[in-house]
Amino acid sequence: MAPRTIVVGDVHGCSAELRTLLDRLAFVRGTDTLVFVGDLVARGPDSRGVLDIVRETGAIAVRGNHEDRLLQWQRASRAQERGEFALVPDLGRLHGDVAESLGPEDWALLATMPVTHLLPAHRLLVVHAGLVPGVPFEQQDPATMMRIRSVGDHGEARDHGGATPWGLRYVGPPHVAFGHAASLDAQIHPWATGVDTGCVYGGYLTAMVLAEGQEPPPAADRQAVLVSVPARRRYFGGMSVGGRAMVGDQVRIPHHGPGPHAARRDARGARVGSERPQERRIAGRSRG
Ligand SMILES: [Mn+2]
Repeated sequence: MAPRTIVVGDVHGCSAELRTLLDRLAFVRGTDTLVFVGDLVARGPDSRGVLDIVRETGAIAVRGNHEDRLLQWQRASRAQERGEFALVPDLGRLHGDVAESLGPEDWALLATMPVTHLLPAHRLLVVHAGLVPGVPFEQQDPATMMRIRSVGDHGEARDHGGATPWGLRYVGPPHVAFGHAASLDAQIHPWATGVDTGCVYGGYLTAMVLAEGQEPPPAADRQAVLVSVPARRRYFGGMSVGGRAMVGDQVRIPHHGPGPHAARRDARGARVGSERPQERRIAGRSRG
């Protein structure tokens, strides 16, 4: 089989869905290049299992805000243990449980995760959250690249509250594959593709699959390079029935089974039925 590059959205501990996705794609280690957009851990059932898969597959994973938070905590904790002054951030129960579950090899893996990964053959940059439109790459702030969702009226980066998704304003090259902002449908912009389809919230786990040397196709054809598998269940938070907004623990809406749009995909995961308008793909207040 010809080598492919597979870019996977936010996994958040959903190891079963990740294995299903890799099976469906017939991923071949050593032939295919596997890249994750980050947020491998937390919120879902099996953070360690996901890190095991990253090691097994020889994948590259960029750093998400959840990995960054764990690493900041670890750095401060170690400094404090050495007797240095350090403010150790409160991890909370969610991340505290993850931190306790991780072994030395897991922490070592997190520490290797870069903020961005460039795939020159595809003219594609992989980053967890995104870029500030109009700012040269060398001047992008790593913390922002792991957290931006939108831009405000003056083009400033916003996590929550901005009206315009950053990807609408961004002009490449390179094309950017990103996660962080979950919505039921992949976010398709001219020069950016959001592949966090909210698996941990009961949505989908989505990958962009590119042939050797292939650049992401124009927006109208982008769906053809996206493959999704439905979540087995909702593991965390909830999302609105219409799929417009996806939230973490802010709003709880009764929701059962795989995502509400599961029936719209056929057995191979291909989309069935008509597309919804672009605006509806964009999450409102969402969490990454
Ligand atoms: Mn995130």
